[in-house]
Amino acid sequence: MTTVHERPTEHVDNDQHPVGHGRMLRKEDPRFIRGRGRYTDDVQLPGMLHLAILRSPLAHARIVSIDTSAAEAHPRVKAVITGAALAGQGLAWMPTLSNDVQAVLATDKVRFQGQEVACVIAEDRYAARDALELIDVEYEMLPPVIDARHALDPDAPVIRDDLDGKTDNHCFDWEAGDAAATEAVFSTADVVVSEDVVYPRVHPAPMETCGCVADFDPVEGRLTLWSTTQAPHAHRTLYAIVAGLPEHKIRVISPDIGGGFGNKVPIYPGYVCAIVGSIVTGKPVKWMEDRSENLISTGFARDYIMRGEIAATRDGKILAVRTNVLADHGAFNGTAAPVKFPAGFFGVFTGSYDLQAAYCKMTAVYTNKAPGGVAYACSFRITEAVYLVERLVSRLADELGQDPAQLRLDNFIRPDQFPYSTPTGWVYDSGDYRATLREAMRIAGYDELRAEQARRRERGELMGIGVSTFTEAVGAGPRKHMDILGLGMADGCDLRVHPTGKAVVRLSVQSQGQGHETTFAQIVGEELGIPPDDIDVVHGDTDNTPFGLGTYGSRSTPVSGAAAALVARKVRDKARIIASAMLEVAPDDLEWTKGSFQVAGDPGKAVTIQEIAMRAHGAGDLPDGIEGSLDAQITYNPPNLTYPNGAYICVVDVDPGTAQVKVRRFVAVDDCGTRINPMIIEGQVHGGLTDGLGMALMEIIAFDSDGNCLGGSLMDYLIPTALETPDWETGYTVTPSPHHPIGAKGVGESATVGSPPAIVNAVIDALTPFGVTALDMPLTPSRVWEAMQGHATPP
Ligand code: MCN
Ligand code: CUN
Repeated sequence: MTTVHERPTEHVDNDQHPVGHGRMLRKEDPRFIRGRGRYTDDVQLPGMLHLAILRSPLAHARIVSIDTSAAEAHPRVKAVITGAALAGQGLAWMPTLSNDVQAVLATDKVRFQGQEVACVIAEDRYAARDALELIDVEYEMLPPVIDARHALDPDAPVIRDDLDGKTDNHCFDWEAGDAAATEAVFSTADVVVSEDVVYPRVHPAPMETCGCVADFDPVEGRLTLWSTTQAPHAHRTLYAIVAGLPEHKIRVISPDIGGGFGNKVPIYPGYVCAIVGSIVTGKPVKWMEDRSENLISTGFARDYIMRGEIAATRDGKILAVRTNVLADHGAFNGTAAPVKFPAGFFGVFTGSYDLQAAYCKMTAVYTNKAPGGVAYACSFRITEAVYLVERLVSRLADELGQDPAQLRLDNFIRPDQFPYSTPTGWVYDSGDYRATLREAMRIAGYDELRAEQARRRERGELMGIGVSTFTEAVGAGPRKHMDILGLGMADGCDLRVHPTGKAVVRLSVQSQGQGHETTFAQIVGEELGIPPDDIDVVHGDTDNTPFGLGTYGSRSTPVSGAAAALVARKVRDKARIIASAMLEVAPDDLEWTKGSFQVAGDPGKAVTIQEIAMRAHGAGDLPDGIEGSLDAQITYNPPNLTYPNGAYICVVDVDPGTAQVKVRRFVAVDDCGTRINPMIIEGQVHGGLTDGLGMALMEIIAFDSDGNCLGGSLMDYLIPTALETPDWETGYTVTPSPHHPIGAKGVGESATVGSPPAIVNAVIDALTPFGVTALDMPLTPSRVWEAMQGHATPP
C-alpha cells in the first residue's frame, strides 16, 4: 500500500481541473497486461537469422590476430564478420552522438572489457552463441587506465591512439560561470565549506535489453530496422549518413520498449552489425543482447568525481558555489548531449538558490571502460549537479548549526524573481520553491520528526532526516542553442480528424513506458473536446510520424506536448471557420466551449467538433481557404526549457549493530506545472524514487584494477526490490510554465534527480554522533560501517 497525500496548500488542484480526463487509466495497459505488447524480440520474419557478438575479455589489448575459420565452418553459421572486414567497407568506425568515433568492431585494439570484436550470424540464436567459442583471438595485453584520477598521468597508456596526434587521455574541457567574480566572493566570505563528492558509475538496467531486427531488401534498396531506440528519427539520419542510403529508403521502427532510461539513446555497434549482416546475407537479422552484455557494454550513467565549495555569510546567506569536476567518459565519448553542452546541463549546479556568483571547471577523460555517460533519468547530468549542490547546502547547514530545511527556505529564488537568470546562464521560467518545500515539511510533519530524532538520539538510536530540493532544466531545447550532431531539437506533430470526429495524432517522440498513448490523447482531447479514447496516438515509426529528436531529458511533454496542444488549436481554428459557415454567423461571433462552437448569446445554436469534422469532409462547398479536412501539422521549436522543481524529505534509521540503512519514510513534493495525468505523474515519481534509492544504497558498476567489470549481472549489480522500497508519500504544487501552451513541465526524471541527495543527507544526519560529515554512494552496510569506525572507504 502506498500512502498518497494530495493536499496542495496554495495552488490550483489539478485533480479538480484535469487535462482531458485527468487520472484516466492508461490506454496502452490492456495490451501490456494481457501479454500483447510487441517488443523488438517479438518480431519474427521469414528466414530470419540471428547475430551474436564476440566481446573482449580484456580492458586494453592490441589485437594480434583473429582466426574465424572454425566458426565459419560451423554448419549453421552463415557469416562471421570482423573489424577488418568492416574496415574494407569503411564501416569499422561509426560517429557517436558526441562527435567522437567509436569502433563498431575492433580493428587495432580493444579499449574496454566487453567491447565488440567480431560477430557471428547463424540460423538460430544458440548456434550463433556456440560459434563465438570457435573464434580464436590473439591479444597482446596493454596496461589499462581504470581510475580517472590517473588518466592524465604523464606515463598513462594512451587509449585513443586511433585519433590523429593523440598523446594523452584527455577528452574535453568545459567551464561555466565567472571564475574571477566567484573567486572575489569566496575570498571575502565568512564561511567556506568544501567537500569531495563521487557520483559513482551506475547503469540504467532497463527490463528489456537492447536489440534490433534489420531487414534489408536488396531489390528495393530499402532497410527496415526494428530497434530499441528512444530516438528513431535521429538514428535514421545517422544511418543514412553512414550507409549513404537516402532517408526515405530507411525505416526505423521503435516498437514497444521495456524501459529506456537513457540506455536506448546511443547507437550501439550491435545495430550496425545487424544491418551489415542483413546486407551481407540477404536475410533479416536479429540481434538481442543478454543481461550481462547490457550491463557491461551499453550506456552507463554518472561517473563524476567532484570537488565542491560553497561560500556563505555567518548568518546563513549563501553567496556562491564553485566546483571542479573530473568526468570519466570511458573509452569513447558516446554521451548523447546537445553539441554545445558537452557536460550536459550540469551547469544548473547552482540549484534553486539565489547566488551572487558560480563557477565550474570540468575535465573529461578517456578510461578503459564502457562508453556512455548520459543515461538513467539524468536530465542530461542534472542528477550530478543536484547531488553536489544539495550535499554542499546540507554540509553548510551543519557547519553553521542551522536547520537544513530553514537554510534552504532562506536562500531560495523568490517567486517575484522569475524569469530568473542564473550565474551560469540559464533562465528559470517559474517556481514557488518555498511553497513546495513547505508542503513537503507539512506532509512529513518536519518539526515533529526533529523532536522525535532528538528523543531517539538520547537513546542511542540512529535516526536521520535528509532534505533535498532541486530545479531541473528539461525540454531540450530551443533550436538556436541546441542540436545533436547538427539536428536542431524541435519536434513535429500531425493531427488528423476523421469524418466521424475520431482523431489520430502522430508524434515524433515515443514512449518507453511513460504512457504517451494516454497523455498525448488527453492533451489533444482537452484542446478539441474529443474523448481521449477517440484519439489514437501513433509514435515510434519514422515512416508514419513527423521528424523530431526523440524522448530523453524529459523533453516529450515540454516539446512534443506543446506541439500536440498547438496542432490541436490549429485544427480548432479551421473548425471555427467551417462552423461559422454552418451556423451562418461571422467566426468572431462564435464561442468555443469544450467540444463545440456556439453562437454568442444563443447557446441553442451550436455545432459539435464531430459535426464540423463530418462537414469538413462532406459534399458541397466549404468556406474560402478551407481544404476538405480539419487536418493540421506543425513543428514546435520551444522558446526555452521548462524548469520543474521539487522538495524531498527522507527519514532513515541506521542499525547501530549492522550499519544497515532503512528508509522509513520518504516524502516527495514535485512541481511540474500543469499536471496532465496525476496518476501517470505519481507512477513516474514512484519509479524515479526507487531508482534514486537504488543508487543511494546499492547500485554501482565497479571495476578491479585490471578493468574487469564487477557489475556484470544482477547478482552483482543490485537493484531495489519491493522489500527495500518504502511506501512513497507524494504531494505536489502547481506553478505552470509561462511559455508552454498548457503550462506543463517535464517530470520523468525529477525523482531520480532529487532523491539520492535526500537519502545521503539523511544517512549523514543519522551518523552525526560519529562525526561523519561526508560519505559516498552507494551506502552499503560495509561502507556505512567503515564510516562509523571513523574511516570511509573510497569507491
Ligand atoms: N506528464 C504529465 N504531466 C506533466 C508532465 C508529464 O502527465 N506535467 C506525463 C507525460 O505526459 C508522460 C510522462 O508524464 O506520459 C513523462 O513525461 P515527461 O516528463 O515529458 O518525460 P518523457 O515522456 O520525455 O519521458 C522521458 C523520461 C526520461 S528522460 C527517462 S530517462 C525515463 C522517464 O521518462 N525513462 C522511463 N520515465 C520512464 N518511465 C518508464 N516507465 N520507462 C522509462 O524508460
Ligand atoms: Cu538522461 S536518461 Mo533519459 O534522458 O532518457
